[in-house]
Amino acid sequence: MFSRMKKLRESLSETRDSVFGNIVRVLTGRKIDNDLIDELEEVLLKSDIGVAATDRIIDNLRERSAKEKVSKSDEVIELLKDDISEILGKNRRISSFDGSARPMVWMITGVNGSGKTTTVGKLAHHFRNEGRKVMIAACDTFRAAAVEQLAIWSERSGVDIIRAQSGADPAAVAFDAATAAKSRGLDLLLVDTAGRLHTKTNLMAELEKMRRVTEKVVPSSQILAKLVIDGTTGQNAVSQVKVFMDAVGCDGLIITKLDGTAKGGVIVAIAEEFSVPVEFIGIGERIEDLQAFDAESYAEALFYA
Ligand SMILES: Nc1nc2c(ncn2[C@@H]2O[C@H](COP(=O)(O)OP(=O)(O)O)[C@@H](O)[C@H]2O)c(=O)[nH]1
Ligand SMILES: [Mg+2]
Repeated sequence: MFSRMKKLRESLSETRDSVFGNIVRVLTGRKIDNDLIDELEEVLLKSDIGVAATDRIIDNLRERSAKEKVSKSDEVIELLKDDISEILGKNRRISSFDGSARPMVWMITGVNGSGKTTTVGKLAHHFRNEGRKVMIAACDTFRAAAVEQLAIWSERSGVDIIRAQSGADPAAVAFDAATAAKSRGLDLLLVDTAGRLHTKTNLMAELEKMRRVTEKVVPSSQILAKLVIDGTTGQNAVSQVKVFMDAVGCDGLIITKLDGTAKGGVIVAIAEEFSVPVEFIGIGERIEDLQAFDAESYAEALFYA
């Protein structure tokens, strides 16, 4: 647990040093008055947490500083941290497995380059470590390289892969994989998908078809769509969630590449804007660089090294 928090803090160092650390710097040794709150508002608006979350936090701060006479800078930092933690935690995730519904099927969606294939590999490793029986399906059949890339993750994670020739119908691969996962009594099938968002209608039709054929084998309540979002894109990430939600829907988010970006505040904007929970975060390229999302730890790591 300790090393998990340490790793999270290290990964968020850029966001902390260039954004949230400024809040601490602005506050330290200052009297809490309207000028200071205005200054804070400015810093927050530049932090990728978005206008809505900034408004909520600043309103709350004004109210509480008036009512409770909050005057010390560290009290204000705690207040801000609690508010951010509350926003991050407002969309509670539903539990992944109830033990009887088997297999669960997670369709991993998102635009090209967001980190879908990598995340499938990490998730396979994560759930296998939890003692789950996992399989992965290579349904980004558009490029041969995508299938090969997933095959490497299959080896790394020690999880079986269902694959076909490149150019095969992704729905046919999904169907075969779901059939195999069911007959083997597996807990989880992770489906890697293509992300050609510029042909949105095609992508939508493709994902819908994959779901439709999978439903012939697995009840629809066991088929979930998880959306992978590249955290380095800042406010663009927010519009990407919206586009995907409108086009294909999703019931859980995975935000990647939070290591080495200053835009880690974007998760706050996403949590504020949507009611879908962030379930995992990607904090590196290695197999173990995935963490189940925890609102409190995340808020803590934004402020403190
Ligand atoms: N630093 C970092 N890189 C990542 C993370 N997740 C994915 N990547 C990298 O992002 C690039 C695209 O990932 P990929 O899984 O191929 O994306 P896909 O096109 O959505 O399948 C690869 O170079 C990955 O190594 C992450 O959490 N952190
Ligand atoms: Mg891919």
